Amino acid sequence: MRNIMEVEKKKGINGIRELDTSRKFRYKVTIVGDGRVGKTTLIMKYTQGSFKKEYIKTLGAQFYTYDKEINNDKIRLMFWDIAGQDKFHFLRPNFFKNSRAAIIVYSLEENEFGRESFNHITYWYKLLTKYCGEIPIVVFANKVDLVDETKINDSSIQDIVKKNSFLGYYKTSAKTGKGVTQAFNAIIEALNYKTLNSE
Ligand SMILES: Nc1nc2c(ncn2[C@@H]2O[C@H](COP(=O)(O)OP(=O)(O)O)[C@@H](O)[C@H]2O)c(=O)[nH]1
Ligand SMILES: [Mg+2]
Repeated sequence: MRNIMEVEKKKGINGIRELDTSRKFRYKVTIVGDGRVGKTTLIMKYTQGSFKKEYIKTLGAQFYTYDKEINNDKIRLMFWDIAGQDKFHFLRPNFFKNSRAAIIVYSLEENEFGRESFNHITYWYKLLTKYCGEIPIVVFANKVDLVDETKINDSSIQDIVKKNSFLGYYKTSAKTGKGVTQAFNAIIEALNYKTLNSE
């Protein structure tokens, strides 16, 4: 897949056309995790509402187009999100197709729901590798505002990160915004868009 398109020439100061050297890149980033862990809220927090949302009924999916400029290059991120809560079995291979990176979200809540969402990380990982192969994956441990951060035992998530070669994990709160930018930046770094020039 070609990611690079040269932007059309634009008019310079004297009306003479100058070459705009900025380039355009598009990436699909898939976000998975149990229902209600905060996937949609995280996207909204990160993009501050400056996204365009599309709904694909047949896939049980919605995606958010978010544009960002990095070093003069125009980066378009397409966050693919699960629509609804309990319809995971409707997810089709097309939901995952052409993902360049993925985020697995779980909740740090200290209850059955939180623990389940943690135990399901491997399930989501298996689905991702089945349909996407080995793509960069970052884990978001969300809802950190609901727990005492000093009491979090990181060892079990660290084991999973290591075992599955995830890029890392970030504690986030879509509610307070804590860690959110940092976590999404890790994804953008993972896309390593500069090196794709040679594709
Ligand atoms: N306290 C807290 N609530 C959150 C956080 N993220 C999401 N929520 C809430 O959790 C519920 C589910 O969030 P949602 O984004 O719809 O989850 P999704 O099903 O994974 O997309 C909503 O009521 C959110 O307001 C968070 O970081 N902290
Ligand atoms: Mg959602």
